[in-house]
Amino acid sequence: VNPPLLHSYFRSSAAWRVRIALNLKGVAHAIRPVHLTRDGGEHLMDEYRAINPQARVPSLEVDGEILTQSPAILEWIEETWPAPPLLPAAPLARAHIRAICAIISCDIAPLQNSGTQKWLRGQGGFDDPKMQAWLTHWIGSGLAAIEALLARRGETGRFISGDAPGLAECCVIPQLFGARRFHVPLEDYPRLLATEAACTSLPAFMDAAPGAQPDAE
Ligand SMILES: N[C@@H](CCC(=O)N[C@@H](CS)C(=O)NCC(=O)O)C(=O)O
Repeated sequence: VNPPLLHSYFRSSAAWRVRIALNLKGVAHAIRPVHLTRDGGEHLMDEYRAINPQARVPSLEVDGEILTQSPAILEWIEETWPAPPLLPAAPLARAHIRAICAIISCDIAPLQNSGTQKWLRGQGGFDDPKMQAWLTHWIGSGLAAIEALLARRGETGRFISGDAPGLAECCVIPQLFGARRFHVPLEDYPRLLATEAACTSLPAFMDAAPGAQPDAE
């Protein structure tokens, strides 16, 4: 496998998941920024649509193929570079981790996505207080569900994926950033905050953070 090229936007939580995973695996890669707001959105231009017909980031170019959808890319990374593992070995434990990832990538993120917000505003009547209520509800209820799942498993909150960060952390850390960005209170999620505290000073996470990206503003 040649070094992949990641089409990324510094603030995109979906691209950020993939950046963390590549870093945790120590996979050399290049980043090509795609600006989601400049000039009406570079992702909406023909050049990027030819890369990703869904007009979203991330996309990962590798050996003449273009992969899209962060969950598929994360699984491909895990299968291609098995060490260090980002999922536990036991099928049941893997299913628990994938459930946490799915709450974030299937249930929370699509409802806070910039494209979704833009569309809602375009409907008219969706003013700032309504948007805030929407974001607080969908982000908060998803995080509350994850916190409850962790509590039920007796998780203390350090690494969710096992003895080291894995796919759960790839999803949780960017989602907590998104929650803060949209002013969603986090004090009811101590396990998630403990996981975040355990991750943020690790080089794989520091290098993947929005502020460390070539397109950071
Ligand atoms: N399910 C996709 C979601 C990708 C996605 O929605 N990316 C956002 C940024 S986090 C995007 O490109 N938004 C631009 C838009 O919707 O116009 C994934 O996980 O890769």
